[in-house]
Amino acid sequence: MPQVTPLAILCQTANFIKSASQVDQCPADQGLEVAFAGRSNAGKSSALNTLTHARLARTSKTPGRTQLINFFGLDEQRRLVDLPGYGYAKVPLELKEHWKQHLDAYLTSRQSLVGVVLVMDIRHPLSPFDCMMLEWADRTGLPVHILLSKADKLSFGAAKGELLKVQNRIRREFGNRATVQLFSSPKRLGVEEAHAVLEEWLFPDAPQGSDEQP
Ligand SMILES: Nc1nc2c(ncn2[C@@H]2O[C@H](COP(=O)(O)OP(=O)(O)O)[C@@H](O)[C@H]2O)c(=O)[nH]1
Ligand SMILES: [Mg+2]
Repeated sequence: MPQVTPLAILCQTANFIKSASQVDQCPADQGLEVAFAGRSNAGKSSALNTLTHARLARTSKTPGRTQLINFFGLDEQRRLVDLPGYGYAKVPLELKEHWKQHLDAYLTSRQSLVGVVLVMDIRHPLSPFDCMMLEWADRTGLPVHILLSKADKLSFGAAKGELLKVQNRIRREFGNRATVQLFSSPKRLGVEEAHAVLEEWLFPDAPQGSDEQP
């Protein structure tokens, strides 16, 4: 039976707080926040919904729809954030610049941000945007956890192979600052593994892993 963790309990009460199109509209910068980033259509919103067992974030067949930073509350002190998708060709340049500026502003100024979940379509990992995010996080010392999403689109063997490839490259370039796992929303693959990382970030004072206790 899956372990009942504080995060699993909080996910049952996860709720939408607000959308922000710029940093000064974000909720008060206190408590702890984990942001979900990635190219549009990578599966960010689906991952957020799967991980919270809810339909919080709007998923879309039309890439580039999410232009706002969406905040979801787990409790008074903990939030998950759906960042604007990035890199969709059909979005006008002006809007792209707007996102880029506000994404930058959010990432560099947000004190409550404790980690970034970077969602990549397993069939197109490590895009220039993904690498930019990884380099930025490396500079600022923020941990990144990569979800190789849509793992159900590949055979298990091919997915494992891709995981190893990405893991090797990440280890080489970013050491243990970034971690990688397979993920699939429809198959609910990798939910517990991702929860463990979110728990570590959002409950830093809780003992990690019950078998490590005296
Ligand atoms: N097969 C499969 N499709 C997925 C998965 N995650 C997302 N999708 C689909 O990919 C499209 C984009 O997903 P969405 O979550 O809106 O991506 P976002 O733009 O990154 O927020 C939607 O049609 C989803 O149903 C997954 O793990 N497996
Ligand atoms: Mg989305």
